[in-house]
Amino acid sequence: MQTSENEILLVVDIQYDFCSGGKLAVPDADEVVPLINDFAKNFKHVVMTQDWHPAGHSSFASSHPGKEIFSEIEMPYGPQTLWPDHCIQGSHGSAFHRLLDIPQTELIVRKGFRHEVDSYSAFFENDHVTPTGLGGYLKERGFTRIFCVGLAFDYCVRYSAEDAKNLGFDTVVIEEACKAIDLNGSANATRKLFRERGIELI
Ligand code: VGL
Ligand code: ZN
Repeated sequence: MQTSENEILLVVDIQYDFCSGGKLAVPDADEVVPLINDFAKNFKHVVMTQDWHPAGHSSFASSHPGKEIFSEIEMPYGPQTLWPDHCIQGSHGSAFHRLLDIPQTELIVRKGFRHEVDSYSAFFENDHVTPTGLGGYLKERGFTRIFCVGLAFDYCVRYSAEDAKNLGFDTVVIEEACKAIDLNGSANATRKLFRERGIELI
């Protein structure tokens, strides 16, 4: 496969805290790193996201005394799952996996850096209105088709793909190059949502 000038690969959150031994380890996450490296060789254009939270971020259960990890609370922008502390700016856990090797990457988008709102999607914060700027960047550069890979299939990949599609990009998710957290059936719910929204899953 050789991709065209208007296609781009979006590599989501391949960071130590989502890999084995990390604070929010996604099962088997490390397995996708070599797959993504190989897949990326087909792409002239690649962008990555990096989950990037300040200490004490509002998405951390530890910021809400008495609340359990993986429970849900109501935030001003809607329901929010509470996570273990993870991807704290500048920590080892926030760094990209050392085996991730995609030197042609053109842009790294950091997200989740506002204390009071989480950001799963590469395009919008969890309030669904504050943009990260990536949509404008990709449109200005003339990209029309986005391939999504990375972590986690049912959170950051899911919301990124959904927003990409809503912004008018042809959107493809390569499931083999993703791994899911799978809380309360979220992996299957993601597959169903992709079918309903016309997001291609291969
Ligand atoms: C993610 C939960 C919290 C992800 C990031 O990358 O899917 N999930 N922060
Ligand atoms: Zn996060």
